[in-house]
Amino acid sequence: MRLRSLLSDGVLYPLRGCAMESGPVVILLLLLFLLAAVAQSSAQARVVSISNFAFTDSVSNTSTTVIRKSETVQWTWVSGSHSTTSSTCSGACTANGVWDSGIHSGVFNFSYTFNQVGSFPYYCRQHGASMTGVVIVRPPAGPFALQVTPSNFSLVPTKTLQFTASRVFLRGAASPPAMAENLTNQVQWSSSDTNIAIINPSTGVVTAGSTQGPVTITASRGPL
Ligand SMILES: [Cu+2]
Repeated sequence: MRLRSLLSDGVLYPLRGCAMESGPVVILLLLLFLLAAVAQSSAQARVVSISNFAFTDSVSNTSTTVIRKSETVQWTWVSGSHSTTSSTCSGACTANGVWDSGIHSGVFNFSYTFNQVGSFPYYCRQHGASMTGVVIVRPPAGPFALQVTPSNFSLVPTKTLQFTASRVFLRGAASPPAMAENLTNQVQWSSSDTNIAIINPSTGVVTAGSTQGPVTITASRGPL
């Protein structure tokens, strides 16, 4: 993995107080957006095993495979007589010609490289609608923004506030909402002053410290 570039422009958000009915001390927090870059993922084929009348992705352990554009899926025959054939089985299963391994049994491998973003359902010619899978192809890895919310807030002592971090691609086709990646538990959270605000480094939950004032909360992570 190689880090291509690092965008370090942070966006500082203005401080904003909030009036509390009971007049507790309000701590103003300042949030920093970190832009990060992603490393090019190494292109190793994703293995989907074929056995027990099912397709099983080696990562998800289900029949759903999620990869990035330009990555390859390799189906590996383990037992039985099967095929991997693109298309859906609404009504009858009819091959759509994107890929078709043909029916094989015994030891066999079939690979296909996905150069289009989208959702690619497939089935087995031998077992039809009872044996299906899907390959979901995401946009290629590239620069992304680590977007953190809330972007502007106040924290009242004794109360906690949950931060969330998600990844937003900076170029290429917009990711469908279903592909939004919540990275809240995968980033490293930190506070510029733990006397003012204490943040759990892994969960993003902030609690007030012993004093008040502006503080910067940062979310960061290495290459994906
Ligand atoms: Cu089959």
